[in-house]
Amino acid sequence: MMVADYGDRNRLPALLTGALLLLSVGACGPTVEVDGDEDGFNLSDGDCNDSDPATYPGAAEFCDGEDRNCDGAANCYLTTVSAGADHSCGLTAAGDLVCWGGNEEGQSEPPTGIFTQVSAGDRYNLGLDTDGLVVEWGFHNSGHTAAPEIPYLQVSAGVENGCGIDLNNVVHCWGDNGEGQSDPPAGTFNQVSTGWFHTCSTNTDGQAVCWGYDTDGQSNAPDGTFLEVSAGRYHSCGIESSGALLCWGRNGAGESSPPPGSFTQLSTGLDHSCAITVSGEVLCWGRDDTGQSSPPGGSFVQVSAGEAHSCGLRDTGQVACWGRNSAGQATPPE
Ligand SMILES: [Ca+2]
Ligand SMILES: [Ca+2]
Ligand SMILES: [Ca+2]
Ligand SMILES: [Ca+2]
Repeated sequence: MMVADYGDRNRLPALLTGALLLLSVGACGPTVEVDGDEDGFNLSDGDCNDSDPATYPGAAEFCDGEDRNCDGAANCYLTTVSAGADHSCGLTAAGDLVCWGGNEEGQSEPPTGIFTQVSAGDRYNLGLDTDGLVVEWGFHNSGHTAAPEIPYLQVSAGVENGCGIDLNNVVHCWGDNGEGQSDPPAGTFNQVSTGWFHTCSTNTDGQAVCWGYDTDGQSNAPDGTFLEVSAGRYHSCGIESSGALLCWGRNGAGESSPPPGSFTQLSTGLDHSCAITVSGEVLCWGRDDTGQSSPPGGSFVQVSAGEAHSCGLRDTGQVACWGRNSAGQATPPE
């Protein structure tokens, strides 16, 4: 090594030069490295894109395929998810609508604005804006009537109809009424779920009430007190006040044979159903020919069963979908 050839007298200036060099590097470092996009983070602070001021450690993630918060993944965080026929929709924390999958009727091109709820129907969707008013997009048949322009607490999209609960807890329905699915009974209600051709609701006494198509008893709700009900195609399910699941109607694929346990939220699809256990696990039952009843593991806070796919919201805010993915309906954005 060269250093070994220096005598003691020569080594001192060399060490001093080295120390000065280090000092000068240390002194110049912070001024040499610039924050190119002026977002407060240099590359050495972890800014993974120093030419984009919306990208830095801790930045909000958008569902645009970009890694905004520099954690190495292009995450998309949602607060709710709803599975339709061949598409799915969700809401970001900021209230933006996001849809993915089939778009033959424009059902995956949501309007811009701030929304508080979204419900995916067959090939159309309902959203609630910040005034509680209904916004619809996607397919409308020729006879489709619009939602009454009043504020709603909650809305649900069916195949070609929708129902909502107004601020006085009265149910209103609109759109197709070929099977009476848009003829709600009088009374006051807490929650409504519009299925394929029938609708179910919990009244303010907690009783389950259904109306519309009743070929298989799907509109013949059992007695009991329910926290939530959900209308599928030929079946319906509810969470009883005990937390237990109860289903009624067709059971050809096991869609009305729920697992035992205690549950916090459920959703019925075409001929499968999914629910969240009190420990955050998703369980599904019924048809599983496309894997729609085979959810991934992990901790979930909400689940939605569509026609032949399902989507769940993890406790991290990330969405997972499983089942049919023919139009990308089971591939959530990143
Ligand atoms: Ca920067
Ligand atoms: Ca940046
Ligand atoms: Ca990220
Ligand atoms: Ca992202």
